[in-house]
Amino acid sequence: SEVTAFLTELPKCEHHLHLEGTLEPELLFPLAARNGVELPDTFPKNADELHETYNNFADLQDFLNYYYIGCNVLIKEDDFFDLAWEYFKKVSSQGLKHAEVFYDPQSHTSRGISLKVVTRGFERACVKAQEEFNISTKLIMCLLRHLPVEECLEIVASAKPLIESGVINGLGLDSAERPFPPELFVECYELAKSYNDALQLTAHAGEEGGPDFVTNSLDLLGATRIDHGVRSVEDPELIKRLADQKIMLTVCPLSNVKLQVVKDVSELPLQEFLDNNVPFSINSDDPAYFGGYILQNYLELYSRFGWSKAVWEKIAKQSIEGSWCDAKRKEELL
Ligand code: ES4
Ligand code: ZN
Repeated sequence: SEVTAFLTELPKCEHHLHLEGTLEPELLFPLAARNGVELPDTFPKNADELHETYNNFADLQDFLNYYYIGCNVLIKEDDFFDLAWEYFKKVSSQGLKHAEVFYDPQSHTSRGISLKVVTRGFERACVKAQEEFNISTKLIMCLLRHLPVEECLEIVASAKPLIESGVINGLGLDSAERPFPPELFVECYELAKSYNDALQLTAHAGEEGGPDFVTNSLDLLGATRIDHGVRSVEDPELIKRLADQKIMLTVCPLSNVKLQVVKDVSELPLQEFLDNNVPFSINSDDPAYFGGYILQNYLELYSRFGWSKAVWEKIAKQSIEGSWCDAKRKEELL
């Protein structure tokens, strides 16, 4: 349709995508076989059954349990490359121009796979995405907040050369938000930033956790943007601050529905954000698990909010402005 064509053409940036969350059942089972990885007895037996399971998550923790099992089939550098490359191929036809992508080193180092192998596989796919599709990329390592802080400090320390050299461009914080508030990770963020002042900082906050998680991620971790952040709407002062300081929220509509944060995307406070000049971008989070890549997330919002061309162009512009690429690249994207 005309709408699909318009939203496809609109220059899009992805700021909230977990590379491990792009693992489709159609790749999971072959990788498990190829690597001789045994899945739990209770795990679905084929791609159809697994899709069905993915369509019925009770909440964030229920999803995370499957997500971490999925991670176990990734062993070799080429597995990480293949995973990310499949993702870039898919979204290259959806008008994606710039991707700032997350990965969870600890999901792999805890299984004896080195940070270098994981990062190198993902980095190769990022380089190829730039070369073949003119998709620019940034790589963001995330800390698993349900793990002990000492382990998070260790993974940051072991990432020192990758942060110094700019292979890793950002630091994030993911996994179960509660009961693991941002204040636990102050030292991790300080350490990472000490390796390279150009390192960008973000954190998941305000999906499960309240608006205080957002405020504390900004004040205590030094985050300059917030992943999800939809519960910011509960605090009018915070809303004003996000607008004044142009702090972008990376919103994930399909994710929020599938994890039952909201019953329907129409419940998301996006009109409030627009009316109050709170910048947000539209993202896919874990598209293989939540049933849609970036274009589907745009289309879903269109179906509920409508919005004029002018509003969509404002959203596209804000998502370019909130990106971590340099001024020259932003100019090209506009
Ligand atoms: C995640 Cl949706 C979500 N929330 C928190 N952590 C995550 N890791 C991967 N997806
Ligand atoms: Zn996420």
